[in-house]
Amino acid sequence: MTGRITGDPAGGRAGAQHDEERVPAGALRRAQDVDDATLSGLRVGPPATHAAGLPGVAHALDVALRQMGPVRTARTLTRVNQTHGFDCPGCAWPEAAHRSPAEFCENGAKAVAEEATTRTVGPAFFAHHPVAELAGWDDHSLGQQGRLTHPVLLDEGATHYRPVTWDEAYDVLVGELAALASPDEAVFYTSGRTSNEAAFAYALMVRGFGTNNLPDCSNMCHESSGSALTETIGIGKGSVHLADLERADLVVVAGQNPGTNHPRMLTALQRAKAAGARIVAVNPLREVGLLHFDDPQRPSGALGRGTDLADDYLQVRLGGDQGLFQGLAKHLLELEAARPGSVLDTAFLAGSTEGFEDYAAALRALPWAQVEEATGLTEADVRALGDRFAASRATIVCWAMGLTQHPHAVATLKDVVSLLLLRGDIGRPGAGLCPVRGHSNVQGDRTMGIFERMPTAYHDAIDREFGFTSPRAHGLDTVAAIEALRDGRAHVFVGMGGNFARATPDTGATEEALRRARLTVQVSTKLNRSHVVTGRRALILPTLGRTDRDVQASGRQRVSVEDSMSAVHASTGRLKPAGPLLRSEVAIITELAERLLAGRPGAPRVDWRGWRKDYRRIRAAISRVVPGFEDYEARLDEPGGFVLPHPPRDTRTFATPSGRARFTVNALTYPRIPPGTLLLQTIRSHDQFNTTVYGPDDRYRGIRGGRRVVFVHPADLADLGLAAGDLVDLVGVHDDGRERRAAGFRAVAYDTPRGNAAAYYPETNVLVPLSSYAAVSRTPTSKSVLVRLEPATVPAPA
Ligand SMILES: Nc1nc2c(c(=O)[nH]1)N[C@H]1C(S)=C(S)[C@@H](COP(=O)(O)OP(=O)(O)OC[C@H]3O[C@@H](n4cnc5c(=O)[nH]c(N)nc54)[C@H](O)[C@@H]3O)O[C@H]1N2
Ligand SMILES: Nc1nc2c(c(=O)[nH]1)N[C@H]1C(S)=C(S)[C@@H](COP(=O)(O)OP(=O)(O)OC[C@H]3O[C@@H](n4cnc5c(=O)[nH]c(N)nc54)[C@H](O)[C@@H]3O)O[C@H]1N2
Ligand SMILES: [Mo]
Repeated sequence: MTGRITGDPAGGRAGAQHDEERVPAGALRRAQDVDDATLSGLRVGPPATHAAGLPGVAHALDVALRQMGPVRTARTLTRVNQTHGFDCPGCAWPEAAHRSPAEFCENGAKAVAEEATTRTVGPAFFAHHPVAELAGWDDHSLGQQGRLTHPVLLDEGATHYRPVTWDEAYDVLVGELAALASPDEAVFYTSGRTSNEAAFAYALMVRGFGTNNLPDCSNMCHESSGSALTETIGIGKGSVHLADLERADLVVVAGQNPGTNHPRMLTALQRAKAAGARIVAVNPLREVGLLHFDDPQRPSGALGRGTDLADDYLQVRLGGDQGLFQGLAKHLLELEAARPGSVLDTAFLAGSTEGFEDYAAALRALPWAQVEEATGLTEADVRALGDRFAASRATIVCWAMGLTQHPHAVATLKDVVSLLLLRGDIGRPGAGLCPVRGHSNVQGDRTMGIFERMPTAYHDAIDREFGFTSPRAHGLDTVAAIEALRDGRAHVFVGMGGNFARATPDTGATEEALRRARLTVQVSTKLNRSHVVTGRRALILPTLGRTDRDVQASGRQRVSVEDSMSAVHASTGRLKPAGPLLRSEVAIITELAERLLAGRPGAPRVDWRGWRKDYRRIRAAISRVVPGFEDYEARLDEPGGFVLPHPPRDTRTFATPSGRARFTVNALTYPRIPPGTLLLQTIRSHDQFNTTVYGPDDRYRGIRGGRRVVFVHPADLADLGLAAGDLVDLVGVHDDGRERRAAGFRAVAYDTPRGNAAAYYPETNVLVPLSSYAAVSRTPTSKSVLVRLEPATVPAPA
């Protein structure tokens, strides 16, 4: 795929600026420079030593100005995460109760700028570029074209998308859905930016149609967390409030790179540290954000002084965390045996948990040598951290994709729960479980019903409220949806946001599967690969984003979202939309529901039109269906919104079958890496949001001007007969007879454990086998991909 930047020849670039402001003349050339850098090649330097600070601020403003111009930039960035503003579409980290005037970070600013860009993609663009040509563009080039402005249809056999009316678009979609032999032949995907209101309406429409085929990005993200927490503590969400971080004695950040992916979390960690907490990082890579942080929101940070964050940095082997958590628990049990009553919270164990004896017995039998082998750490390292646990009055463990995307992720996370249970570190101030969510409303979407297997109580509640019988058979998750499309068991794919073609594993297999569909439909803000890898027919439906003004018949609307710590708050966009034809997600869904379900026997009784006119009516329905949303509308008016109930956190009650928190016995599992191979993790650079690539740099890791790099330990490079800078192909090692090759990567010598490697997602998704997913959660194993490095089959770029 080649990278290129083009404009809409009929005006998107030059004439049809849609807001009061125009893109400054220099802006487009700057974007072009970014792309030129990709082609002109890669520069590898040493990793940065500090995160954020002035370079972060400058970088954020630069990106914002380029995409939005000065007026829109000012108008937008001052409203991010403010009480009457919009929720940052960047990540799900919560906002502080006392907000600073600039409650955003470098990467939040980039996310906002990408959405609020003044560039547009309209009919002329699609007339000019055949889909086959666009399929050769890279992610950055597709995304940089700007906001989608018109509904467009790719007819069967056509080479180009053509503009259609909304009526025509709905007719195509309703026609295909109605023609299916069963509702289960349709797949309705959701990405985690969708608001509560849209998610609730969408899930209801899909169940009203008759299926639970509601896969979502969470299947690829924190599903392992949800699975592990639901089984052990009875609720699939984290158990801490933001304020708990400042009350903690020990905060462990495992498998997470907050400097890039949750930059506002660094401020919270810095505060925690100032309040006396120890911070421990567990990560195969020495991520700069965890090492040293200059807060750009504080004068000392902007001036370049800052905080050394991590007190300890444990450079664990990929997939070795379960060994670490078991080793820590083993150490605590040994301390307790030596000084009974001094280490474990025996009252809590006896009164609120079950399974402790079996768990303790299994750990006593665990050889330290196995802990060392799994983690790559020494027994002494593990015991030293164990001593910190023993000394801590309140401990929090935070994690993200480094723990969730492994074959044994669920077992690993259940061992995190057990470790915290030992000292009663759940449900009291300063302690708890902190899965740090990705998309800004991914947690809320689940609460609203976006899940292929919602609990019975939810089904009962919607059946009661809307007078119908929702389907109870479990639906397809992300992996199963790809298999169903591949095997001809599903024929229509609808994406409520996201980039299914690119975010999913096994790109080759997934693209084949999507191409077999009769119809693919994407409700999107911006162009991406899922628009150019299509079924026989394809629709693109342009929608409003978080920053956009949403006006319906009853006036201006707000929506609401739930952050990573179960706080729900309102989000109100203010910017003029990219064109008159854009519709809100709620409007698109409710109108589709009206047309699809009208007269259908057994359909839910819903005033879809009324919902569209006034989103307060949707919230009123939610407040009657979803526990914790009582008085929804009024509580959204409270500054900062409201926090949903979480029984373990609030009252130490556990909705497990026994009513107790559960210790579990999990066999220690860790990857074996055959000689000549490397275990690859696929990660985010500092210059991307998931499949949206902002640019070719990864400043913190010392990479500029290119993304096709693979980070390898220098000794492994030498063993493989390679040198830093060599051009290699990454070839999957998986015994299903299918070749998976990501061609043309520069080897970069990097500080990572032996046998481990790293490269960027989504370029490497081609290497993740569809059949390789975590036990129980079925999350693709994006951090555990066995590869060989081969001499490159592509010529070196000039
Ligand atoms: N700017 C920006 N912000 C984002 C996103 C984005 O793309 N860009 N994406 C959003 C989304 S959807 C999500 S889910 C989050 C993702 O946030 P992260 O989980 O921080 O994202 P990754 O880049 O996947 O980084 C995984 C981290 O885990 C480490 N790791 C990998 N394997 C292991 C392991 O086996 N053990 C341990 N201990 N560590 C390991 C990696 O070295 C890396 O530091 O960020 C959200 N926020
Ligand atoms: N190899 C590998 N694969 C991974 C991961 C990994 O670490 N490694 N991470 C996984 C994770 S954690 C996640 S969450 C998934 C992400 O999977 P997705 O959520 O499917 O992907 P995104 O790249 O976030 O989706 C971006 C697209 O969403 C659309 N969009 C943006 N804002 C809006 C909006 O407000 N409304 C609508 N309707 N559309 C909008 C735009 O068109 C944009 O192109 O990827 C997963 N895939
Ligand atoms: Mo995610």
